[in-house]
Amino acid sequence: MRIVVAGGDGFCGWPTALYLSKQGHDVSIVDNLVRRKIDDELRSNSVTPIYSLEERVKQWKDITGNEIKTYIGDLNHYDFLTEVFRQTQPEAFVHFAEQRSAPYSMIDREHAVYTQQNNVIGNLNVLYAIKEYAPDCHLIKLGTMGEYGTPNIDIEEGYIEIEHNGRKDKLPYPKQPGSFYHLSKVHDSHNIMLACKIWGIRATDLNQGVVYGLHTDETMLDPVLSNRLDYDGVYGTALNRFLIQAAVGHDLTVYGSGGQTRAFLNIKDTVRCVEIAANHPADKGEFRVFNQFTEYFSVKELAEKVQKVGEAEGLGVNITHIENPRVEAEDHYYHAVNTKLRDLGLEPNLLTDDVLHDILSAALGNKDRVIKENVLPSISWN
Ligand code: NAD
Ligand code: USQ
Repeated sequence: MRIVVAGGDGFCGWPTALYLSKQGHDVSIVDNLVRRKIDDELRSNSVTPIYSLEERVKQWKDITGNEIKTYIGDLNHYDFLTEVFRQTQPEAFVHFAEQRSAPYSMIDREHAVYTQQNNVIGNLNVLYAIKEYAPDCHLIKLGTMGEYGTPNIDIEEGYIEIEHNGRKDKLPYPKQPGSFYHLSKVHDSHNIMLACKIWGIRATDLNQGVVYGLHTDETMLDPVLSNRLDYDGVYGTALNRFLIQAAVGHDLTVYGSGGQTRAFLNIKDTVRCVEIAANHPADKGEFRVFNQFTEYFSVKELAEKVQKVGEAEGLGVNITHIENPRVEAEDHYYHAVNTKLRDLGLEPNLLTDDVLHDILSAALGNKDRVIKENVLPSISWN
């Protein structure tokens, strides 16, 4: 299959591009490398050293003989995007290329506007490019479980059947996101749904939970293929952050009581879920939603798991409850359905002590790269 991976230089996109290339697909990466520039803006870095995209794809070709083409440019530049479509004629377009940090989107007006413009307009451009240049192409779009928020009822996969005044309908599940970033994903979902309806586009919205880990079989083949691993208060996410904090002897930063519960999955399952979606395309005009996660945990539970594994390694690991910089429920009901990807063959890599140990080892191996001033959160919602 001819597959474009937009955002293919990022944390989820790079291992996905390698995995799809290994399966024999003709993979092209589109990326404007903005995430590397944001590292400079935030004076931050990946714990693991990351090579340039050019070096990465060259090494992949040298090791496997597989070529991954690269197109450096912005989805917001429509002329660039249409040229990519003309040259690649994609059968599937995997769209990771968005600003993905909730705290970054809450820094100030400029960062909120940037996030929504980058994400919503970029995605709208992709929809138009599919309509005009590749109408049969399957859009595989990375959404987020955070689109749903934390309602006091079960979270379904995209749609919910509602009975109201004696009549029934299947409607989009209500969205209650908690940041301008998460809201950008809701806006994307609405735009995709309309495009499917009016133009007959086929699309799968992957409402992904928080991703942990860094290695896949492919990124481990060579240090040049290594994935990025974020730890800072802006791009670092809960579990990976705790493991890196344990590695450098920082207290684990549970925000507030730590009762916040979120859906999680291993990066190895991210790449597999995208493959499953690509192998089972949505029908023409179908807007399909899959909840892409394997387990859920409260933040406090995760910190306790990391503490246990860290102590077994001989590290002293303290958990501290710091004032929550976000506006979010810390004590809430959480039950979300995730059967669709399982039904199509996903076999989850669950969060075991061995998995935690492997990520911790990667963090310990690179702990000198951690800039300690970046570990505590510095962005407040209000
Ligand atoms: P990332 O920041 O590591 O990667 C995103 C990539 O997209 C970067 O390489 C960046 O340079 C590129 N990009 C951003 N805007 C672009 C544009 N306008 N044009 C071209 N390239 C652009 O993020 P990630 O963690 O890999 O996340 C990928 C996607 O998955 C995002 O859409 C995110 O919302 C979603 N997601 C991530 C997680 C997670 O835990 N990391 C969880 C759920 C959903
Ligand atoms: N949290 C802590 N301590 C920390 C970091 C986070 O308690 O040191 C808490 C947060 O308050 C929040 C939860 O952990 O309640 C998750 O925060 P996070 O930073 O791990 O994840 P989030 O901001 O939700 O965003 C991440 C990705 C985003 C993706 C989302 C999936 O950055 O791209 O969309 O996970 S989801 O959460 O399902 O919406």
